[in-house]
Amino acid sequence: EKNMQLVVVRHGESEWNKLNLFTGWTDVDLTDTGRAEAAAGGKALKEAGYDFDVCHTSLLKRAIHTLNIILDEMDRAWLPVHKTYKLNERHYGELQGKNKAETLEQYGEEKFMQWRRSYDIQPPALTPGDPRDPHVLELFRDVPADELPFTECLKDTVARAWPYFEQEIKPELEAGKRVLIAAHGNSLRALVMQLEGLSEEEIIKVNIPTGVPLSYTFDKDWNIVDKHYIGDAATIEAKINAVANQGKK
Ligand code: DG2
Repeated sequence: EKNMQLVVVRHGESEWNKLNLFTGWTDVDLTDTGRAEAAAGGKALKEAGYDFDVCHTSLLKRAIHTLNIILDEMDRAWLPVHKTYKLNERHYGELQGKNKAETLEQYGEEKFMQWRRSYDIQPPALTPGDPRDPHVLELFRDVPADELPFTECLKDTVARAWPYFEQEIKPELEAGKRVLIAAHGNSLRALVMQLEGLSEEEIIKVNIPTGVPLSYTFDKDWNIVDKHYIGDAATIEAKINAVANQGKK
């Protein structure tokens, strides 16, 4: 049987990545840099000979626009695209809109890193009715109210993103479709953890760079036979370190 081909990509730099703010479910757009990163990602995929049959993304415009730009570069704007809140970024609760450097300064490294990278410690929750509460936003009006969070840890994100992968994406890959997912730093960490069988300790150290396609090839038993970022190695390394060190001076 043939191998299965999956590519995942985090959106390019967003307005709030640029301002160093916790974003989560806030629907901010890409910066010009972010659009350029997405275009470079699409170009690199095309040059490396990739093609896709079906795409999945979140309900957030930074991921949707990244996907559109990549597909434009590949002349594949016509491909089917499924949008779901299940691929949304991890909800960052009360931290959404706060500056990462100021939060680090105010709460200290341990708490800051717990909120950013622990598996099962949630950031403080939003108060219901807060203007950031997903229940009051038009953007999420088609999502069942009891599935909308006030905050999430990575474990909570795994609990929605992984079942979506298993129910919707796995069958496509097993049917021989080539799948592209455009999503977010932490919703992709949730998928990567499950796809690679990483422990709660191992996933702490995983940081996903903006706008760089990550290619997985699986055999029919879901063993990883190849995994690599598509692009210049030194640039990718620098981008990963920038995410890991965010907030620090
Ligand atoms: C970032 C991730 O999400 O932040 O929500 O602030 O991928 O949508 O830009 P993204 C956010 P960190 O967990 O890496 O701080």
